[in-house]
Amino acid sequence: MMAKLFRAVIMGPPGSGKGTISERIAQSFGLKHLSSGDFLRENIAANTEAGVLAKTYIERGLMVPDHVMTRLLLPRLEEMTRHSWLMDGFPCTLAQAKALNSTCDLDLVISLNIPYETLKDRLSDRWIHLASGRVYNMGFNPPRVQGRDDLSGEPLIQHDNDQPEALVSRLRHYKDVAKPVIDLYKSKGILHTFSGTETDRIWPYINSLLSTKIPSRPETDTQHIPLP
Ligand code: G5P
Ligand code: MG
Repeated sequence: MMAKLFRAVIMGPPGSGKGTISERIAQSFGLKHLSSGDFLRENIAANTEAGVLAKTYIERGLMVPDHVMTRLLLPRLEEMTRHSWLMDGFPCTLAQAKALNSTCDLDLVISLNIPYETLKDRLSDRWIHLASGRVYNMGFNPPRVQGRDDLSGEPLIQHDNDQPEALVSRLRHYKDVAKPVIDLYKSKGILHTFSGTETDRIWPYINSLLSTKIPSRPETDTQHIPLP
């Protein structure tokens, strides 16, 4: 028998560690990791209509409009009705949260509360492998060979929107739009906030929280279940 499905969201400003922590959760608990940023980058790479539109915002360090995000992500989530998942980076506005609410019930929301100075330091040191979305940090999580992806050996790049000018406005804007979303999930009693400057110190708390919430060993949930 399939275990109960589990749906979680991880929220936090750019650079707060959503991607890093999501990878650990996916590995330890077998939730499928869905990332709004990775999904946008896939659409940009594939030159879809939404991708072309999204690119004009991301390049300027702006958030992609709600209607574009919901049009892209909700159908994707609807395909996942038989899977447990962890959504990283969506919703991050109240309109997105309401749209998500109309398609599914969330079990848990993780909110990362990381000081501004820490975010600035991390993002200016962040490198990614575009094709896979693998993320490195020259101090915290360096690649084995400088400037190269560990698996493919391909060159790493820095996002334009990790550059300092774009960063300040991203961080400020994020705070404003996320506040009502955080309040909403708090009022529903599903919000868990974690504060700190180091992912490695936050992780044990998230790990133990999830151990109490996720009902069974993940393997059965995460393997691809063929549709009838
Ligand atoms: P993304 O790609 O979702 P952001 O801006 O939300 O981008 P980002 O940059 O991916 O978030 P993160 O996932 O929260 O950050 O953090 P991360 O990548 O794990 O960690 C950041 C860096 O710090 C990494 O280098 C990591 O190795 C390092 N690090 C982690 N922990 C530690 C630590 O403890 N110590 C140290 N020293 N380093 C550490 O979205 C991209 C764009 O798409 C649009 C927006 O334009 C966004 O800017 N977008 C949306 N627009 C509207 N609505 C939405 N819902 C959208 N979602 C995406
Ligand atoms: Mg990320």
